[in-house]
Amino acid sequence: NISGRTNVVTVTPWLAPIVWEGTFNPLIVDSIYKPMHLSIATTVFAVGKYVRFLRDFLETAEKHFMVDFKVHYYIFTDRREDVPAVVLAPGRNVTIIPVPGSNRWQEISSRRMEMIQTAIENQIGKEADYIFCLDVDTKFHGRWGAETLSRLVATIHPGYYEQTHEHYPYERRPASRAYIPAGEGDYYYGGATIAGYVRDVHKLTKYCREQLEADAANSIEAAWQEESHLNRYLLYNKPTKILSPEYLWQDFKAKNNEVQIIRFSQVNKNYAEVRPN
Ligand code: UD2
Repeated sequence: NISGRTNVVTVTPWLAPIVWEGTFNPLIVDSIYKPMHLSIATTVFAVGKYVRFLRDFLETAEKHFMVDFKVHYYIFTDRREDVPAVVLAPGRNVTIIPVPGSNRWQEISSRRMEMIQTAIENQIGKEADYIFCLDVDTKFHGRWGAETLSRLVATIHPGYYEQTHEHYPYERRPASRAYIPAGEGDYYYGGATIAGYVRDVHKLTKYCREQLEADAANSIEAAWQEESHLNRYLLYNKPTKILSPEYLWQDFKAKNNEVQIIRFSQVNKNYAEVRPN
């Protein structure tokens, strides 16, 4: 029984839904998507010490993430021997993709774009219908289901959803390819969750990779690395569905009235301890 929501915005100015609890009926959504037998690729990077987050990520994903769908996790890591053996439900499996380590966290985070692009070209493009690219230092706490499927899906960053665009941490230097002029911008999207049709996410990752490389050639690094380029891409290529901060919370933030359920949240981490520098 859906009564709708009145205390949050549930549709964008270009008529894409913003998914909040109370805006969809999970039974109807499941009855549409489950018979399609979709293949869902999920990429997650666990480079260096971040491998420690994998067990909770995978165990909680098995409880809440795309339950009853075929899910193929692609784990990108330089520590194959430390990848935990987690029991997966039938129809779900894991592939480990070796990647180099790095002593700069900014590079690890940014290079995901290039590595996802390449993995789509080599493997994922032949295997999956939809793809989710998720941060690993996270846990699922509630349903994340077929209501999140669409052609190009982004998530509103939990730190900025109550703010107006002049407060968003977009890249503001015209010298960077991630530049967004003052007065422009729709939402501030988090880099921790990108999703959509494999073809559309491929286009996005290829664009971000090229922009990151162009910036590097000019010795400039955008304020929030790949997240800044992602925000620029999504300003000119509007997402077809937006996930509310229910789908990207941060454990240190107190829950508030708009957020009726936290589905996925970044765990608190000691940056100095887990990052290489
Ligand atoms: C934000 C974004 C993140 C990314 C980053 C860019 C959210 C909530 N988070 O988080 O997605 O855009 O800013 O600066 O939107 N990683 C490793 N090993 C490392 C470092 C990173 O595997 O040593 C991977 C890992 O999958 C991690 C991801 O890169 O989840 C992002 O890094 P982060 O979580 O340290 O970035 P953070 O918390 O600043």
